[in-house]
Amino acid sequence: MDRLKLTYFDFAGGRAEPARLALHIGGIAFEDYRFAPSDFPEVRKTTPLNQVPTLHVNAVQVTQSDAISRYAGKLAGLYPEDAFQALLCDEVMGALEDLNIKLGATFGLSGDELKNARGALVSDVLPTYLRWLETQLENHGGMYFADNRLTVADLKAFTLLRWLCSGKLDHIPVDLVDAVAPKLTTYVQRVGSLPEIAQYYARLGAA
Ligand SMILES: N[C@@H](CCC(=O)N[C@@H](CS)C(=O)NCC(=O)O)C(=O)O
Repeated sequence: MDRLKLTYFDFAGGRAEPARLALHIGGIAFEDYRFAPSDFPEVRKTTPLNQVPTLHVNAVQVTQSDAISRYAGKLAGLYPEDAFQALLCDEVMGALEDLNIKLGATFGLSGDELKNARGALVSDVLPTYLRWLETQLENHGGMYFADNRLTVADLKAFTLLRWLCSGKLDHIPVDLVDAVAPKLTTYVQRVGSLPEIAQYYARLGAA
């Protein structure tokens, strides 16, 4: 049995959350190493690219959240075996990662700069991606993004969409997702209500 240690910020979201959820759902034992943002300057020195998340598999420290999520998905049975379904799963994960990068570029901004950068996302980039995601969902059966079942693409979509609707991002209206792609709202509620996910957050005390 490999020893797994996932290192990431101590909050219920972000780039490690899909892997955390996948490992939890799959019943895969791992060390969920969480640290406070104030400890990031020290933690990053221990990582190969000065970034998190990382996953130790025994003594090997691996970077890149989507690679980690896919690995966790494979261990947990939440990644498609079929090559085409895996392609659809990867496509959604890649698009969501693009969004992470675009949102991440606005962190560190303040005042009018932040307002304008987030405003541009709200008026243009986010609607394009949200409508595309809604169409993908519809085209792939309406319930899940690939393979007609829960995969790591859903865990990543759920994590990111929930964050977008959370009100924690200044200048991103909490009703943006619902206004632009209402089926995604239903989707987030449905995925969040799956017993293994609802129980996970209930136990963490992080809704
Ligand atoms: N491509 C990397 C990006 C990782 C990344 O940007 N992580 C953020 C935290 S969510 C970080 O460590 N940022 C600090 C930095 O890049 O200097 C991945 O997907 O894991």
